Amino acid sequence: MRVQVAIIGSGPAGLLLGQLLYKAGISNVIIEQRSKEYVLGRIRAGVLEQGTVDLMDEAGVGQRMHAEGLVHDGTELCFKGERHRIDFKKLVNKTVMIYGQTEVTRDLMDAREAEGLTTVYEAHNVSVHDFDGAHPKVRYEQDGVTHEVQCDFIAGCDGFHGVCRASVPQDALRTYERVYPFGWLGILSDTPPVSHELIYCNHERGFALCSQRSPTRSRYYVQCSLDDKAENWSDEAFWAELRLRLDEEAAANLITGPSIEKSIAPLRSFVAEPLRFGTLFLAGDAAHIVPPTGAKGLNLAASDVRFLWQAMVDHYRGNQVALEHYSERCLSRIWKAERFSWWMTSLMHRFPDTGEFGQKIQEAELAYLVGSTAAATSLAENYVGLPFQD
Ligand code: RFL
Ligand code: PHB
Repeated sequence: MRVQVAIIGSGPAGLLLGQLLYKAGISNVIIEQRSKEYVLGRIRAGVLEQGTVDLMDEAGVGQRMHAEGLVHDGTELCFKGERHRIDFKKLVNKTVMIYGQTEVTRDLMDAREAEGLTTVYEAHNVSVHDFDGAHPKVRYEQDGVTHEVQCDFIAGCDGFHGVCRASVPQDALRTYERVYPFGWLGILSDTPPVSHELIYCNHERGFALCSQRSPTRSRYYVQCSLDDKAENWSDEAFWAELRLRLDEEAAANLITGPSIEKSIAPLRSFVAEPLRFGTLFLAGDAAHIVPPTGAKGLNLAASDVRFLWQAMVDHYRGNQVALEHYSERCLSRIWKAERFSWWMTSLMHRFPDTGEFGQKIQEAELAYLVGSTAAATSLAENYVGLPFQD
């Protein structure tokens, strides 16, 4: 097979890139190691920045998102048993959209299928070759047969554990990492959300988050220790722990029910530099990870895709240097999102080694945030998504 761009991974980064390139007349194939059902079964992000919403529209897949997604004008921070609202609309005149990653993925897969574009699912032993030159190749196995894709470019959209970053010579790559000493235990349930907006709670028992997917489906998280296991938590134990971390009103209003999904995610900050190696480009979680506290992971994947799609379109229109700025453009925005996610994680969680001084500083920072329009505006500006610097 020969295409202009071979995309590795059918997460939101790969699917969005595939759709945008197709719309621009650039041929592509997506090669995914898992099945379609497995990819759709992963419960992940829930908050889309306006820039991500715009990109879904640009890709021609925004219809269901606008019909079913929930626009949120603000969020709430809860500490010392009281909730404080951060009004995004008033502070920065922007909003966010609540629409699950599962739905984003489904809409993109449906559009891809409707256009008859190829996605190879359950491709085994995917490998990338010759990306130091103009004729890179991707190989994979399926049903015992080895296949080869020849292309102009490879887009490494294969997530944190993917093969693309791992195939780059180690001396060409610099990585930066912070692993946090806790995880998030999350549950999904068909119960109405406790509040119409998200609630981020700082509590002495640990962080908690009340999120949602729709008026009838909720997503809740509690900070847990790294050696904890989801199987150790009955639904009842989860609801009881969550209630302890909420303010009185939210605890009283919480409607509980059986969980549909329960899992633990570790928290990590990670950046690999650069994002381009000859004709191989990394995008999304393949290049960077943020802790979920700022809701930035999927949005950052979308912003990489925006830069890569624009650069590839410019390249095929004859701009010889269009792809040269990809890495630096992405990294400038990536590091700002890394900073925000690290900051919000530091602000909202209990760290085992904080000490009394650190605790007092965290309390002062929360009080400053809700008492100062300047501080609240900074949070709002980052949460809704910083502008793209083209
Ligand atoms: P993905 O979604 O991991 O997709 C990568 C795809 O590549 C495939 N793959 C391979 N394919 C072929 N060959 C190989 N060798 C391969 N290796 C891997 C994988 O099977 C997969 O299908 O990466 P992508 O597209 O870059 O998207 C990134 C987002 O998924 C991620 O950043 C977000 O989910 C992070 N995240 C959140 N982001 C937000 O913007 N807002 C949120 O509210 C939010 N909440 C979250 C989150 C992530 C979470 N977890 C579990 C990590 C909440 C959680 C709990
Ligand atoms: C989610 O709904 O899964 C979610 C929302 C906000 C976050 C993280 C996760 O900051």
